[in-house]
Amino acid sequence: MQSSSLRVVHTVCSHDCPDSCAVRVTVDGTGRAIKVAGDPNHPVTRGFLCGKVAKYLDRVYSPQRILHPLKRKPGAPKGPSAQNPAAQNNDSPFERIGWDQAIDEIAARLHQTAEHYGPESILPYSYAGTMGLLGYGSMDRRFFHRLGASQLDRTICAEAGGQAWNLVYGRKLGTGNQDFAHSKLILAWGANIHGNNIHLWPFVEQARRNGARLIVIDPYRTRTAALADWHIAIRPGTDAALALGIMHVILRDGLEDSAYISQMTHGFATLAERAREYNPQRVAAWTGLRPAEIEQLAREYATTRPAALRLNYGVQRSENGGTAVRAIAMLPALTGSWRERGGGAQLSLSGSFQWNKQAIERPDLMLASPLGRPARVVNMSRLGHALTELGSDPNEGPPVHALFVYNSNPGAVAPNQNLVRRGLLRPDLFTVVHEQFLTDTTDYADYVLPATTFLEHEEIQGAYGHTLAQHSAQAIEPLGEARSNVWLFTQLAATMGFREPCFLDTPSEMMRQALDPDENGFSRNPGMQHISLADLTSRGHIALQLGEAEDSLPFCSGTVETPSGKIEFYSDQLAAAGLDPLPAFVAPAESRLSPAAEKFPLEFLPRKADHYMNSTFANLDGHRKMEADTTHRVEIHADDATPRGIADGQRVRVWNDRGSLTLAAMVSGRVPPGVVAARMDWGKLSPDGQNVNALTSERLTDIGAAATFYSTLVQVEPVQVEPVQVEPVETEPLR
Ligand SMILES: Nc1nc2c(c(=O)[nH]1)N[C@H]1C(S)=C(S)[C@@H](COP(=O)(O)OP(=O)(O)OC[C@H]3O[C@@H](n4cnc5c(=O)[nH]c(N)nc54)[C@H](O)[C@@H]3O)O[C@H]1N2
Ligand SMILES: Nc1nc2c(c(=O)[nH]1)N[C@H]1C(S)=C(S)[C@@H](COP(=O)(O)OP(=O)(O)OC[C@H]3O[C@@H](n4cnc5c(=O)[nH]c(N)nc54)[C@H](O)[C@@H]3O)O[C@H]1N2
Ligand code: SF4
Ligand SMILES: [Mo]
Repeated sequence: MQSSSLRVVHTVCSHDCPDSCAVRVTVDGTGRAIKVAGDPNHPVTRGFLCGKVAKYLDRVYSPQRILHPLKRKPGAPKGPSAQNPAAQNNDSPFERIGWDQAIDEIAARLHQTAEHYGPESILPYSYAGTMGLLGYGSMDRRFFHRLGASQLDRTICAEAGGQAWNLVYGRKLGTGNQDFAHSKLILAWGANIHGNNIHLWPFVEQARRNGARLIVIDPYRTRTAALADWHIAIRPGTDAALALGIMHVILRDGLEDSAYISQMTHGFATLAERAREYNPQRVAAWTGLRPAEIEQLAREYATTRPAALRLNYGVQRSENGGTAVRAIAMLPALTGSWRERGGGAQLSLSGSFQWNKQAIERPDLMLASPLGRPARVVNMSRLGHALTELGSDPNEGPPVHALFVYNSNPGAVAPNQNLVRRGLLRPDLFTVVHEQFLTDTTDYADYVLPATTFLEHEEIQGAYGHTLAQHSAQAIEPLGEARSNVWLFTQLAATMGFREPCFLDTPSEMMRQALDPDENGFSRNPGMQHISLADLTSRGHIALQLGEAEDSLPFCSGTVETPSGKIEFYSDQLAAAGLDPLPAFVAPAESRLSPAAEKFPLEFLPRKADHYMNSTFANLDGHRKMEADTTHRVEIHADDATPRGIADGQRVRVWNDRGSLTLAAMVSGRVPPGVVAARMDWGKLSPDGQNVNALTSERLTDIGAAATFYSTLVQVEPVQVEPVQVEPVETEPLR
C-alpha cells in the first residue's frame, strides 16, 4: 500500500471512561483502518491509549462481530448460546434476515404491544455503550418518548455519587486534570486511577516528581494502590465514617479555613457538632483502621498544600455511598482547598458541558404520545424486578412486555443476575438487542440488530474526566450491515408513522442542535460560545472556556448553584425529604457490621477488570490474555482461606441467597481479611455460565436510587467432590 493513499481521521473513543481519548485512525486506500493511536495534540490524551483500545482493530474487525440482523428461529429456546454470529448451522438459534424485514416486524410488534397493554409496557434499556452524544441519547429518546414507552432511570453507574455531589456543590465541576500536576498531596479515594482513568496518571506522576505524595483509600490493592506512597485498605462501605473522622480531627485541631467557610459554605455549625461524634477511636472500630492512621491522614490532608482529591465512583456503589460521597466532597470546603491551584476535588467534570440536551432528546414528545403525559419511570438497577414483578400491582402500570436493549449488556452487568435472567427467559417477553457482539443479553433476544463502532459513524462528545468538546469523524464504512443507533431509531420512527419533523433530522442537524448556534454559527451554550460545528469538525477537539471560577478553580469564590447559593454542609433539600440533612455513618445492611454477616461473613467486591470496559472486550482473546491472572478466580486473604481449608488454586463455591459461583481460589494479598474479590467477565465464558452479578443485589443506594454492587455479602467454601451416585443397597440404616 502506498503511504500516499493513507488518511488519518480524528475520532473519539466512545467507551464509558472518564478520559474520552482523541483517537487518530489511519485508513488505507481500500478504506480499511490499519492503525489507531492517541492524538499527541490532545492535552489529556497526550499521544497514548489504554491497553484496551490500543488493540481496538481486533474488536472492529473481529470475526465475531454481528454483521447482519438476526431473528430467533421459530421454537428456538432463549438462553445461553454460541458467540459466533456467522454460524448459520443447525446449532444457531438465529437466522439471518434483511433490515427491511427486521424493522417491519419489530415496528409491528411494538405497535401491537402498545395497543394491547399500553405503551408503558415497552421498556427501553440503555446505558453508555457509546458516550457519543447522539448514540447515547438522541433519536432513541425521541422515539421512545413519542411512543409513550416507560422512561428508564439510568442509575447503574453514577447516580448516587452524582446527586450527592450536587447536593453539596450544585454542579459537577471539579479540579482539572492538568491541575493535579500542581498538587503536593493526591488522595485517590475509591478511584482506581491507573486501571480506570489512566490519562490522569501522567499528571499524578508529574506532581510526584515535584514531591507530592499519593495516598489511596481502597479496600483492594489496585494497581493505583500498589504504586502509592500509602495505601489505606478501608473496610468497604465505611467511608462516611472515615470522612467524618477526618473532619473531627481537622476541627478539633483548628485546621479548617474559617474565612473560606464563612464566605462560601452553609451549615458549618451543625456539621461541626455532628463531626464531634466521630472521634478516631469510634471511626477506627468501623473502618478497620488504627486511630493513629486516621489522625495522620487528617493532618496530612489538611496541612499539605495544595491537596487534591480524586474521588471516583467506587465509594458510591455501596448502600450508603451517596452519604459517603457527600461527606468526602465536603473536605476541601473545610480546608479551603478550592482556593489553591492543585487543590480541590474531582468526582466528574461532566457538569462543565452544557449541550442543549432538550433539543436532541425532546422530552416534550411524551405529551404527543398516546399517553399524553410523561411515562412512568423504571429504575434500570432493578431490571430483574421490572421483568418479573413490576405491574403485579395495577397502580404501577402494566407489566413489561417488550424490552429494547442498546448500548448495554444487562445480562452481564445488571445486579441480581438470576432474577434478571428469569425475566429475560419469559417466553412472552419480546426482546430486541442492538449490539456489536453476541453477548449475555443477545442470548435472550428475539431480534439481534448489528451496531456500528465509533470508527463507523460520526459523533460529537463531551467527557466526564476532562473539559474538551470533541468531534468524531466517520473513519470507515460500517462493516457488513451494521448501522448506528441514530439510523436504527430513525427507521423505526418512520415505520411506526411518527410524523413530527424532528424524526427526519440527520446526525449533522442534531449535532448542530446540541451546540445551539447563533446566526454566526457559534454555540449559545455556556462555555461553548467560541465553538462552531465547522471548527469542531475541522479541529477535532476544542477546550471549553469555563472561566476561572468553573475550570481550574471552581468554587474558589462567588455563588454556588445550590438552593442556598453556598456549598452545603447542611442540606435543606434532604431535610425536606425527611432524610438526615447532615452526613452520618450507617453500616450497610450487607456488611460485616450487619446481622446478615452471621450467615455470609465475607464482603464481596465484584470488580471491573483492568483490561475490559465493564463487560466490553471480555470476548476478545487478546484482552482475555491480559486479564488471565484473575479470570475465573476469587481473591481471598490467607486469614480467611486457611480456616476454611482453602489452598491457592483450589475450586471454591462463592455463594449467598441470590446465587452461587464456582471459581478457583487465589490466596492474595490484594484483599484484606474479611474481603473477597472477583472480576466481571461474560457469564457465558465462565464456568457456571454466570458472572459476579449472580451474587449482587437490587438494593438501592441511600441517595440516587442507584446500584449497590459493592455491598454484597457472601460465603466461600471449598467445593466438595460430588459423591458418586451408586445403586442403593439394602443395609441397616445408620443411626
Ligand atoms: N479498565 C477499566 N476502566 C474503566 C472501566 C472498566 O470496567 N475497566 N469502567 C469505566 C466506568 S463504567 C466507570 S463508572 C469508571 C469508574 O471508575 P472507578 O470509580 O475508579 O470505578 P470502580 O473500579 O468501580 O471503583 C474504584 C475503586 O473503588 C474501590 N471500592 C469499592 N468499594 C469501596 C468502598 O467502600 N470504599 C472505598 N474507598 N473504595 C471502594 C474498588 O475496589 C475500586 O478499586 O471507570 C471506567 N473505566
Ligand atoms: N459487578 C459489577 N457490575 C457492574 C459494575 C461493576 O463495577 N461491578 N459497573 C457498573 C457500571 S459503573 C456500569 S457503567 C455498567 C455498564 O454496563 P453497560 O452499559 O452494559 O456497559 P458494557 O458492559 O460496556 O456494555 C455496553 C455494550 O454496548 C455495546 N455498544 C457499544 N457501542 C454501541 C453502539 O454504538 N450501539 C449499540 N447499540 N451498542 C453499542 C457494546 O458492544 C457492549 O456490549 O455496569 C455496571 N455493572
Ligand atoms: S477506554 Fe478510556 S483510556 Fe482507553 S482509549 Fe478509551 S477513553 Fe482512552
Ligand atoms: Mo460506570
